[in-house]
Amino acid sequence: MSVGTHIIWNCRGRAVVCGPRTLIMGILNVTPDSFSDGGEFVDPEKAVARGLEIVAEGADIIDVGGESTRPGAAPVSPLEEMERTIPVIEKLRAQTDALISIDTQKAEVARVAVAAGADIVNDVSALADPDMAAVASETGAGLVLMHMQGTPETMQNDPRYDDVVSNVRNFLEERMAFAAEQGVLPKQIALDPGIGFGKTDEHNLALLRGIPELTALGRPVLIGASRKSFIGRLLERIPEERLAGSLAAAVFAKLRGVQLLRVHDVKESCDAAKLVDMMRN
Ligand code: HH2
Repeated sequence: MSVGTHIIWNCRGRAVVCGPRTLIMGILNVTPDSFSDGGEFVDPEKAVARGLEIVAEGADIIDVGGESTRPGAAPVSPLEEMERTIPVIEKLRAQTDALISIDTQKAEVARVAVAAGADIVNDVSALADPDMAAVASETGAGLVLMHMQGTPETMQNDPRYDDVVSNVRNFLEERMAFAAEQGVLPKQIALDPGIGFGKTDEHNLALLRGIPELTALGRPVLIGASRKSFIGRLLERIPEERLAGSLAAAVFAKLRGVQLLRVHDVKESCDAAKLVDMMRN
């Protein structure tokens, strides 16, 4: 799919136009242990204030997450995840029309989050929970299918691929077909190669270069490279010092054709994406 093509992404009755303007998904982690902003927004009032700020800074989507997926992260119970995320989603829904996504691998959490007002389910396990597809098919929510090799606990233990780009592409194609069998419409789906999820630095770089092979699947592609550890390793930077590297990755991904960027630094990423869009169009 060439750069500049419009794709419609159906998210609970809303037709979201993906491309040519880059859509920004701002990260709101209501977790004590996320790798770069863990603990900052555990207080629901602070989380809601940050969510509204994410929108004021120009994001199209607020991605609310209640379970860290950093390498080695310990899983949390559905109840705990709901206690962290649902009050925040309800309050945000009452105060903004921006799209809200729930970053969860659990169908139970996704279902309650959509009932509370979320428009999108961001599933880093791409439907590992057998009940997840039904949440999307029954509610019409948008669905992000992300590639991960292994689980967060084990994924960085020597990840291997024959050819990372074609392996990830084939996985995403298979997951789309599986979702369709469960009644999820292709128009509800966005795809994500899962930067940092069971990948070496070389795998991440290959996937960023290989974005055109993923956009060729005909659905919007999302990239989450923001502050990730491959940027830290390649540039020798701690998470707070990864803004320049994150913006470089975002701009590169944009120029390779992605429609959606998942970012921590919303204001700076919106500026970068806006200028790239103006120069390109
Ligand atoms: N990355 C993280 C979490 N969710 N979802 C998608 N679709 N794509 C990603 O690349 C992605 C994601 C990890 O980043 P973060 O939320 O900042 O950290 P943590 O998982 O530690 O909360």
